[in-house]
Amino acid sequence: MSLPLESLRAASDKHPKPAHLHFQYGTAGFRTLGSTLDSVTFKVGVIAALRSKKLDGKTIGVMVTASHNPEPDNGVKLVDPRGEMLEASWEGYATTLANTSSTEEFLDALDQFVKTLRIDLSKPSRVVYGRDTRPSGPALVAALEDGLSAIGAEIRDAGVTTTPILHYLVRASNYKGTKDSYGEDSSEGYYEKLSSAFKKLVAGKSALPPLIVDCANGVGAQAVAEFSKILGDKLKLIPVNDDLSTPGALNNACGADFVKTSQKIPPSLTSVLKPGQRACSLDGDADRLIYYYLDERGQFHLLDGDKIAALVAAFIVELVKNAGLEHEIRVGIVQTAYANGGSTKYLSQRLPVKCVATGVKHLHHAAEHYDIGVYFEANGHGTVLFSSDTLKTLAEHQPSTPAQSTALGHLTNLTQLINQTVGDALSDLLLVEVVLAHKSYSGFEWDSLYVDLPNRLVKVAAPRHLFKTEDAERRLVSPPGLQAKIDELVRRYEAGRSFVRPSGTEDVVRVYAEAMVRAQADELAFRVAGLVYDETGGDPSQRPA
Ligand code: G16
Repeated sequence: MSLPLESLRAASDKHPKPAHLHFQYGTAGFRTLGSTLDSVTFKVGVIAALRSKKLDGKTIGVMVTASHNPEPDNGVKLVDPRGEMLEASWEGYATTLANTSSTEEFLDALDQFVKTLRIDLSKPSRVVYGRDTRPSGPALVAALEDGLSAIGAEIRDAGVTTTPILHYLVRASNYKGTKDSYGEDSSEGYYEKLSSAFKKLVAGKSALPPLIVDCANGVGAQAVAEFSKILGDKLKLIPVNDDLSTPGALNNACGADFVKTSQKIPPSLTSVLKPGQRACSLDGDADRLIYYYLDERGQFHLLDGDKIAALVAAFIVELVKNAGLEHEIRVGIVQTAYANGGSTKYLSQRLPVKCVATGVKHLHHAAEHYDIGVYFEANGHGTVLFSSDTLKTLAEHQPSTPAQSTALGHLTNLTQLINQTVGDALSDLLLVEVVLAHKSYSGFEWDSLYVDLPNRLVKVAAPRHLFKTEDAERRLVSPPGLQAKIDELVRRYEAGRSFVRPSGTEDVVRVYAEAMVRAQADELAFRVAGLVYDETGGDPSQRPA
């Protein structure tokens, strides 16, 4: 069987690549201005179908989202059959195909691609897709559908949904009716699975005070509303920034990225958030979660991905021990260079900790090497993975005391509560609430697990293709000589640490710095940002505020 060239040609002609633009499958797929992504999204439809054929008709996911980016941006990424990010080797193929400049070039590259990978075109192809709330979403989904129908894929439209639900649907549909079943194959199945695990885990615990949830004016508002309906008094959620109709509102002065980067509450919460009250922020597609609270003096305290990892890992380690499984199950942590030095010190005194490059795909794979792998990026993106051996151990273990039996039950329910396909803000929120309820912690006690080093994250408008890193992105190899200058600067600050890396989702270079005191962390970040400017000839008038 060969490629349906006529239908592909006709469809491709409708989606010409904009001249002079180069597209790159980055940290989380293709991501740039939504208005430029028509041809890319069309081609992703074709690639998704071919990926499905290559994997013997397994369902592949496609999510149209730009997550934390500003509203005019959009993006598209592929999801593999277990609900994980696309296998790395295909990222390069996707980039090559996305940059073919004419229909004939695309068809030739496609033909070559099918031959090189020995894709059996007679296999079926199944693709499920969804999008977030961005205005550019519907047109991009139409382009995606053109690609899917040109190649004859069997399609399922999940509509406007969160990224983690799309990942869930991919896994649930591929493992339906098997011993690895992941839950009912629908968004209702997702809500039901997580809610029922949550209810079991908090049974007998006093209900926590209501939680304010900043939905970033994005699709997470939908999920918060659904969970509120199902959970009722078990967990009272107060949604804010749940406006899905005002143009420009998405991620604007709200959401997880705003809170983490600016280290303050969204202005819209000023009159809502009372001292001591817990609040959290999702991002635009609800795969990141950041908690925070104000103390009695009104001072802001951030409970970011590092703090979530510490809270959750300690709880799991305790349950494993209480279940009598500490010799069978090894818990480990995965972080990135952005992890606060305070968290790395605290965690590595207790557990194995590994540092990998930014991007859930890197953390996820590293976490798979542990029996229970807890991975969180400082920006609030993360989850917990239970290996198949661990699931078997949990299923077969015979507890010898009632306390062991209770701990075992909690661990088993956690495997249902946690969305193991990818970071999931709502699943993580429920997980955090379970731990807080079990430990009777307020934000204050949670925050006291360890002290964060003051830190600053800065975006620099510099040509990011010039920046190459090594050592899990902690050191620059290019531009040559810049790392030595950064090292020289860092030495002058007590507990100083700084690194520079190109973003894979925005057209910027990111600079991170931490030091013993706030003013020094800020100063170090801005001085390193200055070095980046001087090195690349950036326009100083565009220095970040
Ligand atoms: C995506 C990735 C995350 C990553 C973030 C920022 O998040 O899934 O793993 O931390 O981008 O990446 P970068 O610093 O390379 O721009 P999201 O929530 O935007 O999909």
